[in-house]
Amino acid sequence: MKPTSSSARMEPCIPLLLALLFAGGTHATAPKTVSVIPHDAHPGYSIKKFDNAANLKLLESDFSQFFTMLQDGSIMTVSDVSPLVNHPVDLVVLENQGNASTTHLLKLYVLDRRNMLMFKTDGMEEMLGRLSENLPAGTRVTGIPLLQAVSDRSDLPITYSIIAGNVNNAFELQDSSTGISMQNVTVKDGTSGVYIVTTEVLDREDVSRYVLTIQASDPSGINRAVTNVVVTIEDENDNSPVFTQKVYRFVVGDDSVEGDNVTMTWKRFTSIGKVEATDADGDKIAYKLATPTNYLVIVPQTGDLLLTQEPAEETELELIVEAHDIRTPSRISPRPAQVIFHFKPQECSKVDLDDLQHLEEVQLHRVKRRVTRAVRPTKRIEFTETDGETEGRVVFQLEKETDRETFKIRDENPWVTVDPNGSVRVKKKWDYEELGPEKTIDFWVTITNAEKGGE
Ligand SMILES: *[C@@H]1O[C@H](CO)[C@@H](O)[C@H](O)[C@H]1NC(C)=O
Ligand SMILES: *[C@@H]1O[C@H](CO)[C@@H](O)[C@H](O)[C@H]1NC(C)=O
Ligand SMILES: *[C@@H]1O[C@H](CO)[C@@H](O)[C@H](O)[C@H]1NC(C)=O
Ligand SMILES: CC(=O)N[C@H]1CO[C@H](CO)[C@@H](O)[C@@H]1O
Repeated sequence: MKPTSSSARMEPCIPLLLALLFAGGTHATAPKTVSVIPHDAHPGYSIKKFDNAANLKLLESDFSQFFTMLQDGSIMTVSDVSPLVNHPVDLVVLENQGNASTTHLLKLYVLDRRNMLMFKTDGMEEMLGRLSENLPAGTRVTGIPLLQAVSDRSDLPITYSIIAGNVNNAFELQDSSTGISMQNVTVKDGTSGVYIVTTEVLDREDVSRYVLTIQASDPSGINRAVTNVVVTIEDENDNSPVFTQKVYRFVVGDDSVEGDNVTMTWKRFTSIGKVEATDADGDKIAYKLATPTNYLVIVPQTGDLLLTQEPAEETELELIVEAHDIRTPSRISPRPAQVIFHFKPQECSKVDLDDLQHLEEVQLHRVKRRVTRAVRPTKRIEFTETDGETEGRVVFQLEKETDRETFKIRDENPWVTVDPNGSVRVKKKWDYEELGPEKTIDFWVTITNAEKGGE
């Protein structure tokens, strides 16, 4: 490595390489910190800043010509430090505490920059490694080259260790020459380095990203270099969708029935609510009705349940819904959800007016009643085309069960209107050809009980 070209790149590493050692003075021992400065550090290079600057003083020593303490408490170089290479430097800082004083011993190491360790990969922008989850322990992280710290002193044994970011000790280092993996790996041969390998099976849903700090150090621990590696854990489809509820209960038609979600009126393709499943992998989910029914369909993408065919009478169904994730291979919900669908017709009558004009004999009996009982009777009345000839004519009278009831047609209808007193009138002249294939006029009548005020 050429010293000139490496010097620019090394600048950011310098603070790491400056060893300061505080040994206890007359009182307690200060915590030990180790730093190193390169021999070519420029004068004015800041080494360490102390708090309590007002009470501090750097004592005179043989090294006073190289270092000084500023008023703000920082110690910096004042001249070329290259004469100090490989000579341990002890600086003493005196701290005045009023009735007592403490001295701090500050140890500096000045190293020849060419002998300072640095990672070969230091020029790389960012080291991004990746690894699929669920792989066996000992799998090497891909995308990261051999990590190797070098200096001009290739004879130095170098110890590599992961000094930060190793959550749950998920990773260790593998010696490239022996293939042996350990927490700390010492290589004696200047051509070897380390790879990053897993110590266990990793789960992306647990930790999805690691930022590892890897240190290379000489046996003294003074000459050190560090580098950061980002490891992204890639997803595998290891989670199935799980329903948010075991049982979903939907009621249609009458709010007097217990249920989470009540839809008052039956209307084709209305959503009565939805089932929902979540997938820890974050996959999209598709839903499926496992129990066939004519009354409901499920929207695969959303889990919405839509009404399709109206049950003829009060109905309670238990349906099974499954979810699977949209992924290859796909995973199915381990436990399907149960959907309880309860249809309870509202208090209203259905009236069918049959046009049976094509039957000659019926024309004679102009009105023939056939009443089918439901909650409130569904009326089915046969008429001839001539019955509907006169617009505004009352063709039928709905019976009240109490005096207070009033009637209202639920949906607008081209053929008939309903008076509040229950008179069913011709709205537009009935035309046999225009009636649908069933030749019926179907409409719902909502009965309001004035006493209750409800429908
Ligand atoms: C200095 O003396 C005062 C009172 O005499 C005492 O409270 C304080 O702890 C002393 N400080 C130190 C650093 O010993
Ligand atoms: C590995 O190295 C680190 C940093 O030097 C040290 O803190 C740790 O104790 C070492 N671990 C083992 C198992 O030697
Ligand atoms: C119902 O009311 C209408 C007016 O809205 C009236 O013409 C009709 O005679 C009434 N029918 C009965 C049976 O009261
Ligand atoms: C079963 C079901 O869909 N229940 C829903 C009923 O409506 C409430 C609020 O609108 C939801 O929170 C429930 O999940």
